Amino acid sequence: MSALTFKEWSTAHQHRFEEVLRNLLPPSDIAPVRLHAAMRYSVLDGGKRVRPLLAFAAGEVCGAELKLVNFAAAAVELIHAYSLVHDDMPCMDDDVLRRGKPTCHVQFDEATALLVGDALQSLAFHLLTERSPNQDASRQLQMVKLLAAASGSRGMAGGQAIDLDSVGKQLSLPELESMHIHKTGALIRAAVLLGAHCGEEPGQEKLKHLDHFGKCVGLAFQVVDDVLDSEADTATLGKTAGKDADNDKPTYVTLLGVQAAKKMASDLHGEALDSLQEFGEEARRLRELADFIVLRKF
Ligand code: GRG
Repeated sequence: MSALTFKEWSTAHQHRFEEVLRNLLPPSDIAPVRLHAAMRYSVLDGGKRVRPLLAFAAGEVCGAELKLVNFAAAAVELIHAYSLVHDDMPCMDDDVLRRGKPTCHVQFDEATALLVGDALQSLAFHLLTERSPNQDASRQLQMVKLLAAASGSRGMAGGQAIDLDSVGKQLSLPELESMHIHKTGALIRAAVLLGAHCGEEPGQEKLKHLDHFGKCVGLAFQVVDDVLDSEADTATLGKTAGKDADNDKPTYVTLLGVQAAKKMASDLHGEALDSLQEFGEEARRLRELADFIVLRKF
């Protein structure tokens, strides 16, 4: 059993993974230098790295080699970073602050920000194919399909489309849930499954439990994000607080009220932990990540 506390474990992975990303991203002195500099600016030195941590933790459950999980974790984080860069652009959320620094289009320009997103997305799939996070070709193909589905029109991009369309509208709870399961949840769920796929064949039953865990923490992540957006300040979040209300966007807080939204996050937390009941100590980090996702303050 690892003697590390969750804080020690996550900090060690965050630092180690920063180096992994630093080495995987194109150097900023190689042409096109402005694009490469903007890609590095958008990915490095920031973010909680929740999705990579979920991949590492799921990899632990499935006995995966860390160096293989690195590639899957990087692929997910690059997709996430691209989504943030595009989401912040004037045509979408039009935000100026991300991860405590000016957003990519503010620091560089809009066209560069658009290309950063495009290039990060391509790099993510390049990593999954070139770096072989699984030696078994059919499982590797499965991973590519998984990430494509999670980030495409039936996953994150689709959720974002619903989100943009929902401004000023009254959504029902199932509609809001569907929007967030796609926009935020799909990639978080994929992070868990990709981590698991880097290890031994987990078997259908194990995968089912891990998938349900990913679904619950993915939705819980968004409910908590809504609560933080309404309660925390900009300095703590490193992004503009109160944006959802300002943009007249439906959220769990506007629909349910803050107390009921917190109760929902707590119920999802419980359901996520229940889905790990079959696992022992090897799922410790996944349990701790579920705690972190629900109890976080930023
Ligand atoms: C542009 C295709 C496209 C999709 C954008 C994820 C997303 C979809 C938009 C981000 C908007 C947003 C703030 C959503 C709330 C949940 C969320 C994804 C927050 C940011 O993720 P964190 O907290 O960020 O993991 P860090 O910076 O820690 O990586």
